[in-house]
Amino acid sequence: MKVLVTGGAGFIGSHIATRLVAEGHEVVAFDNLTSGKRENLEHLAGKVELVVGDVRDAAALVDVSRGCAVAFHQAAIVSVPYSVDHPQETHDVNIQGTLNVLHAAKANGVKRVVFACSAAVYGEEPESPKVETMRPVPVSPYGIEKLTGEHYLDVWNRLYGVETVSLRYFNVFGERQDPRSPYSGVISIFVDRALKGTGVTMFGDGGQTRDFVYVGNVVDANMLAAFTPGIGGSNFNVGCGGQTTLLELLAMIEEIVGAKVERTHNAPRQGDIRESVADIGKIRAKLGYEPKVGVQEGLRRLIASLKA
Ligand code: UD2
Repeated sequence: MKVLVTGGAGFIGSHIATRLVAEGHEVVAFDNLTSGKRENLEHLAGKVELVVGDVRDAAALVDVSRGCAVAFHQAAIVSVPYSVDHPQETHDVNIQGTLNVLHAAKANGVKRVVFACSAAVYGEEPESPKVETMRPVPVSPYGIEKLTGEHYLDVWNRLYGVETVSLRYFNVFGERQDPRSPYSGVISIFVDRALKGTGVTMFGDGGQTRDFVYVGNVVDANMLAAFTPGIGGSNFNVGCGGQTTLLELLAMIEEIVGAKVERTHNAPRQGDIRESVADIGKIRAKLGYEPKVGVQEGLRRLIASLKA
């Protein structure tokens, strides 16, 4: 079938596109190439159509989604600290952009929209692990934007018959995640520095935990969310259901790379949460999801691909 991946030239979007092509789908990637890159789709040359465009452009989304049965909405500005510094820009991309995707889906009869939501919606909720039934208390513009997107999806599902599924990603890592921005994910930064033999900076004491989830598992979750019947209007955590401290993470990286990595500690980052771990009971039960690749194996794959 024909499917749309917004953010299709980005880190997670390009992995979704790769799987969709492998499964025989006709894939259109829509990306403004701000953080996405053409080379992320190089291995799919001739198999994916890349349309350069911005999710803030509602008309372009209507054009590009024509004839698509499913839309994977991955395009976003994904950084919490960036949203703190630029809340209007992230509002436009993350909220208006999502509304535009839903509008296009309704206009073109796209049957299902799968949305890249985030653990950031839980925000200040102190209890751990995070369960979908908890009341979300976002503490950053980014968290508000992802939660608003999820509410819009729910309403589109109720009112307009567009089946919607929201996936609350925890800390996704893997090949093609860009380490070069100060807003990059911690694993991409630490692995990059470890391979270059330069040191890393830990914000805080390194005892904070995250539920790091390898991108292949996130692709599995997206396929299940797109193709499991009867789940319109639902949301699911996507993680591994385990937590790793930054100190443990660095130790794993050192072991795989086979070298000690120097570290300095800075003050904790503003807005950082201490503990983050997903309860993945719902996605296991309803979609049959299993995180097949654990953190250590994911790190091995990432480091091997960077060395190659
Ligand atoms: C992740 C997601 C974000 C959102 C959020 C949900 C990424 C890049 N961001 O934010 O989109 O879904 O989860 O809760 O995946 N750190 C260091 N040194 C560094 C970089 C980071 O110590 O050089 C720390 C950072 O202060 C934080 C932890 O590592 O305590 C994880 O940071 P992150 O930026 O990878 O991800 P997070 O959890 O802020």
